[in-house]
Amino acid sequence: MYTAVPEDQPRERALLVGVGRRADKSATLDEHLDELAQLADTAGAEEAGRLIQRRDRPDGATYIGKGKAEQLMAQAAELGCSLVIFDDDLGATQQKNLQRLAGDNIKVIDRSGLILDIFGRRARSREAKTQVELARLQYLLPRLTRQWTHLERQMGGIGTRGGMGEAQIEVDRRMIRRHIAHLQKELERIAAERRTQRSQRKSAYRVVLVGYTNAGKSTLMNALTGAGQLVEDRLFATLDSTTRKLDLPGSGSIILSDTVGFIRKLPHHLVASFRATLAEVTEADLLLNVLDASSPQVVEHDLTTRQVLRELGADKVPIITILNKIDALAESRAVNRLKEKFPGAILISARQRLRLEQVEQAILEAQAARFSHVELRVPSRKSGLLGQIYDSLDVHSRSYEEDVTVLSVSGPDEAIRAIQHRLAQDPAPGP
Ligand SMILES: Nc1nc2c(ncn2[C@@H]2O[C@H](COP(=O)(O)OP(=O)(O)OP(=O)(O)O)[C@@H](O)[C@H]2O)c(=O)[nH]1
Ligand SMILES: [Mg+2]
Repeated sequence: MYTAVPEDQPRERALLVGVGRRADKSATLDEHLDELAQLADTAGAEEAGRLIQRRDRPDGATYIGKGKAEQLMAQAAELGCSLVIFDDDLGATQQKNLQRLAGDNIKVIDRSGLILDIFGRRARSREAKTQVELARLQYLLPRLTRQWTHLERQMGGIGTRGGMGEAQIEVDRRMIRRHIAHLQKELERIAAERRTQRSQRKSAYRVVLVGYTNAGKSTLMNALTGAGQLVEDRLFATLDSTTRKLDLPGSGSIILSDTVGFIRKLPHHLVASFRATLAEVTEADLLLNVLDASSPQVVEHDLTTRQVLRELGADKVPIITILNKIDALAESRAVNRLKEKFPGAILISARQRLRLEQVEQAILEAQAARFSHVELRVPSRKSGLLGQIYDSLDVHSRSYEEDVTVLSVSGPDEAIRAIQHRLAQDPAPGP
């Protein structure tokens, strides 16, 4: 597989392949390949050309049909490409057949393989690395064949080499399965660790930024909290979740998290193995769905995000749509169209810090709907409840009146009700 090339060396050249149904709009197919080109660029390869084919059903053996595939490989050779990248996912057999047609000098990869490669390069924390490695091995397993060696080479440590026999492949498969089981256990441990961390800050109102990759989530995170998150005009700049306190006047404590971006056709192995990181999303009190308003694909991006949220089981969490990058919209007509398509959305520019106060206001309103600020009076004979109060609520001040502790607290309504219920139990002895 292509390795990261230093800037002064020629980048690998890639031929991009997109397949659309006959009814699909040409502009849409082109925009999909624009995104694939961005993915390729993030992985260190430049687009040398593209091939778009119309067919309603993929060919079982070669995805695009044998004649077309031969033409494709000839074109790739002519353009000096060392990579052919399919925007769709290839089955193991299709991939094998296409690789055979491509010969030794051209590698055939698919969208999932490319995304997994990018995640592999960008993963920094132990958690992200474990998650990516697991997804990559699950992707590799059915594809481990003699003909298909590019990922195998990349898997150098595992000892797979071109030209090995079936027996060797079987040994490798067993090793990979063992390694997968090991990684799954490791991830369970990480998930448990994270659950503990989260339960320790359960009194806070949890807001999580979600959305399509490159929409501006980290930029907004920085603008709201001064977090110093990496911002890049590249896909998947953020892989690890980051959490910061969000200080808004008059609110109880609010924490804001930035997460990995979504993309259409996100490999399902990746979604599955990023569950530990993304548990934050499922357990959020509020989601901010950040969209790039300047993208022609903004509606599709929104659909993708909602679909991934469904897959994660987070579709019941209240969500506010934020249309970002409005500074990049040239005409007011575009703004009006967006307002029609996304009623109730907030239009902002995170980079130019435009209308951020509307986002803050919306967060406060959503919080107010679920959170309360009350005074609790705890008689000394109930002081056993103080621990629970400190664990589940934010305590802002504490004072004493004879044998009563007076606490000013805020927190989720359910938690407050639970405490009030216990305070009311066992009625105080009459006068
Ligand atoms: N014009 C414009 N560009 C913006 C705005 N907000 C962010 N960007 C740019 O969009 C690109 C992506 O921003 P990020 O904040 O890294 O996006 P992200 O959603 O965190 O992306 P991933 O972490 O890759 O999923 C960067 O080049 C930003 O400078 C905005 O309001 N206007
Ligand atoms: Mg980011």
